[in-house]
Amino acid sequence: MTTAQQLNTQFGIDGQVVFRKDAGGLIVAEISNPQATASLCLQGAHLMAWQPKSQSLPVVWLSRDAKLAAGKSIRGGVPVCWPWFGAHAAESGFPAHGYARTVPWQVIESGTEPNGATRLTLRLLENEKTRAQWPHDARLELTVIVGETLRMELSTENTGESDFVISEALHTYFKISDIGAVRVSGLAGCDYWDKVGGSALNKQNGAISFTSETDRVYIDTAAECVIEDDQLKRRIRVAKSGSLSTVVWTPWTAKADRMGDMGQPDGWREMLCVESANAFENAVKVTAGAKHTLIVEYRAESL
Ligand code: TA6
Repeated sequence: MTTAQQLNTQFGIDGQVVFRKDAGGLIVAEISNPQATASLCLQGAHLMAWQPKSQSLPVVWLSRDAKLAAGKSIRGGVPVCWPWFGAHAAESGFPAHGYARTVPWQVIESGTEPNGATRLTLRLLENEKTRAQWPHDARLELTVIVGETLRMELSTENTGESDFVISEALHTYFKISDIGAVRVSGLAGCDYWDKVGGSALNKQNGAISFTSETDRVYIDTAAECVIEDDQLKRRIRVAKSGSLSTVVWTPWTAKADRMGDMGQPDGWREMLCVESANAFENAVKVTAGAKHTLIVEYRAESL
């Protein structure tokens, strides 16, 4: 595995991108520029933190119980769910949300954008285990652009001779004041599969507020969503392209307790997932030789 020192030599940017080895043995890129700070674990190309200088609190939430360990997913940040979203369609023993978030990725490029934001691109490293779970020739890359906004571009290139289908998500955990003080707008009129209410198909009426476990997959929507946080007096804009599903999830008490790594007893109250995805009927066929890209751009605005 490439060492932090080798990465600093090849991709480090003085004072802007520094690679370090975490106590758990994983390598983390620390990003800092005049607009924002961020940190990204190379395993899973997992962005763990993002805080624009304009914000007194992080915009992306990381559980205080989050652990960095080889092969284990990190609780919080932006898990990359790929090449399937949710449970595997046929193999119950395969990991939920695919394997991309728990395997090593390699850094392939770093740089500074004309506006001063920091850019880092990583590529997933396939191995025997991943090929056993998903026998297709694909190149998966994530470009992260850290600035006053956070832009993430997840591109899947079909480098093989036959078409394949993926489902995917940037499964982002946003930092909020309290689950009882926020609403999500932008999905009014959209159909959604309710994973808590027995997976019935429903239609969203107005903004979404939260009083219990909520786990909804909104389909056929390219809409921008906004998390309105009355206590923090800020809104977080979740814009996207190349995505027709949006997942909205809060575990509430019982599921958070079962999960055990949400920052007990009530860490879960300070996070909300609004995930930009292609899931269920929005799964994407990538034809041989083609490339599909899912893009998100996040912006926090003080009210
Ligand atoms: O996207 C929401 C969801 O599918 C929930 O059902 C919950 O399982 C969450 O993802 C977290 O999944 P994880 O595999 O990271 O524990």
